[in-house]
Amino acid sequence: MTTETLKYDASSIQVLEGLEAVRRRPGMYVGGTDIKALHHLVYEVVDNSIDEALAGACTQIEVIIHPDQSVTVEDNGRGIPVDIHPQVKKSALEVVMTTLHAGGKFGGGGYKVSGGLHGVGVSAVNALSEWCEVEVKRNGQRYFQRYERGYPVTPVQVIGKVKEGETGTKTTFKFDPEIFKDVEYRFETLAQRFREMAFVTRGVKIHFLDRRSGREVTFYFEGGITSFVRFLNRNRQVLHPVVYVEKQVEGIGIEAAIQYTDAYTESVYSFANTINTVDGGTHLTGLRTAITRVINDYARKNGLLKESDPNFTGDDTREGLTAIVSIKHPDPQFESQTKVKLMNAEVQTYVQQVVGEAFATFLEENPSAARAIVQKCLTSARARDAARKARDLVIRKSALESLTLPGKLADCSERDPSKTELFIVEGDSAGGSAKQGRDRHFQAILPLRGKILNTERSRLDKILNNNEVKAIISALGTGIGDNFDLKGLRYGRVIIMTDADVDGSHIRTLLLTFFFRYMQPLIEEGHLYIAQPPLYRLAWKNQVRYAYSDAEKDEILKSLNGEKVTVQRYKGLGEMNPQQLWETTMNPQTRTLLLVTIEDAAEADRTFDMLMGDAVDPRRRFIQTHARAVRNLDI
Ligand code: 0RA
Repeated sequence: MTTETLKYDASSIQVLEGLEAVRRRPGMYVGGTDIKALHHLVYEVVDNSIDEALAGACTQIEVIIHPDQSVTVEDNGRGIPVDIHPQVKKSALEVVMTTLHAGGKFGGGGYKVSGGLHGVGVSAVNALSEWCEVEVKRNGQRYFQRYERGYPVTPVQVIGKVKEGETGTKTTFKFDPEIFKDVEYRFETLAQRFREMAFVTRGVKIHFLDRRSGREVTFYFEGGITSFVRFLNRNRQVLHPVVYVEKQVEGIGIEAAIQYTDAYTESVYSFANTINTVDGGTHLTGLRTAITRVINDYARKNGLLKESDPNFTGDDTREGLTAIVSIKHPDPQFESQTKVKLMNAEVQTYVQQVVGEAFATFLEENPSAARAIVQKCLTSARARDAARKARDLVIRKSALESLTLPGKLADCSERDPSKTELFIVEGDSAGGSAKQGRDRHFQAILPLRGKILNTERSRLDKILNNNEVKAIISALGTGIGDNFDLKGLRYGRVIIMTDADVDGSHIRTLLLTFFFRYMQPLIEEGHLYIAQPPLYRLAWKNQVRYAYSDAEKDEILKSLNGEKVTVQRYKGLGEMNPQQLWETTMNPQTRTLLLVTIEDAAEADRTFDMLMGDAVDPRRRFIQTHARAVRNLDI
C-alpha cells in the first residue's frame, strides 16, 4: 500500500475538518441519528445513481441490505471518475468520497439534479460509516478504495480488469454504530422510496434485496409517469388515453401525465427531483391552474358553457382527475426540511405554459374526449352544491351523535383532560386485557373491531358513517373537519395500540390517515401517540425482562452470557395478560410512547392512498404487466 493518500497536506486537513464536522453534528447533514437519518444515508447513495439514470447513463440500480446491516448500491452508470484532480492532486474518486459537497463538481454544470432535500453528498455518508468501500469500473479497469469513518485506508488502486466498455459504481457502507445506535433498516420504508424514484425515472430498474429476510422487489416502469397514471386508474373507467407532455424550459425538465376518469376522486401527485412533494407547491399549482383554464376556454369556445354560466372552479375540474407532474430542477427550493413543498416561483409559470399548451392541443384534436371531460366538470359543478349541503348535514349529524359516548368505551373517572389518556386498541381480546390492566382513574379504553375501513379515499360521508370511526369521534369530543375544536378534547393523550404485525400496521395507517385528514390539530398540538408493546419476553431464574427490538433482545441475551433464558416472542397484544400489558405498554412509569408528528401522518396518508386503496389483485396484475422482472412482490 502506498501512503501517498494518507499524507497531511493543506487539502487533506480541510477534508478532515469537513468529515469531523459531519461526525460531530450528524443532525446538520443527515437530520439526526435516528432511523430516518439512517435511511437518509441509503437515499443519498441511491440518489447518485438516479442522477446517472437521469443523465441517460444508467439503466440498473441494485440495492442490497446485508445481514450485518451494511448496504451495497451498485449501478451501471459511467462510474465515478478516477483521474487525478489537478488542484488537490488526488483521484477524483477520493475527492468525491472525502470532500463535502464535491459530488457535482465533475459532471459539468447542471448535471446533478436529484438530492434536492438532502444533497449533502456521499462524503457525509462515508464520514458516518464505520467502513465504506467503493469499486469503480471504468477505462477497462476495476478500481477500489476503502475508507474507515471517512478516512481513506487504501489508495485508489486497480484490482482487476473489466470488459471493454463495462462501467459502473458500487458502494458498500456500514453505518457507524457509535453514531446510529439501536437502529435497523425498514424494508417497507426503503421500498416505498425506491418505488417513487422508479416511477419518475423512466427506464431505470431498481432491484432491492434484503438479505436479512430474503425479501426482494424490483421496480421498473417502462412508461414512467404515464405508467403511474395507468396504475392509479387501474380500477376506474377512464374517459380518454393518458395525455403526456415532456419539455425542457430554461434548464428545468417538466413532465406531466393527465387522465380523467368517471370517479369522484382526485389523485394528483407531484414530484421534484424524484422526491414526492406531499405538500405540493408551485409545480402542482401550475398544473391545476393550466387544466382549469384550458377546460374553461374550450367549454366557452364550443358553447358547452352558456354565457350566463359561471366558469368552472378548480374544484369542478378536480373530480375524476388523475395526474402527475414531475420536475427536475438544478436548484430546487423547498419550504423546509419537513414540509415537502416546492417553492421555486418560476416553476409555476413554466409548468402552466407547458401543460396548458399540451392539454389544449389534446382537447382540440380529440373532440369526443373533450366533450366527455367538460360533461364531467358540469356534473361535478352541479353535484358540488348538493354535495356540500349533504355533507354539512352529515357533519351536523355526527356532531349531534358525538354527544353520546359509544357503548364499548370503558371511560376513566378523571375529567381533567390534561391528566387523561385514551387507548384505541385493536381487537376485542386485547381490548379486554387493556380494560383489566389499565389504571381506571385516568386511562380509558376504546376497542376497535377488525379493519376499520377498506375503501379507497373514502368520501367524507362514508368515513364518517363507519361505526368504528363514529366511536372515535364521539369519544374524543372534538368534532371533525372544519368543525374540529380542540377545546372539546376529552383526553390529553390519544394512544393508538395495535399489534406488531401486518394487520396492526394496516390499522395504524388507517387511523393515522383518518386523524391526518379530519383532526389535524390533534396531531399538530402533540396529542396523538403510538404505544410500543414489547417484541420479546425474556425469563430466567425468577427474573423477567422485556425487549422492544431485536437489538435489545440480543443485548440482554449477551449480558446474561450463558444463562438459560426462555425467550417468548409476542405476536399480538392478546398474548399478554392484563398485568403484563400494564407493565410493558401502559404504565407511564415504564412504557415508551411514540409521539406522532404531522410528517408521520402525512406519510401514512400517502401510503394509504397510493398503495392500500384497492384490492391487491389488480395491483399485482399491473406490476406484472408493467414491470419486467418482479420477484416476490411485496408491497
Ligand atoms: C461525476 C461525473 C460522472 C459520473 C459520476 C460523477 C458518477 C457518480 C456516481 C455516484 C454513484 N454512481 C455514479 N455514477 C457516476 C461522469 C463521468 C463521465 O463523463 O464519464
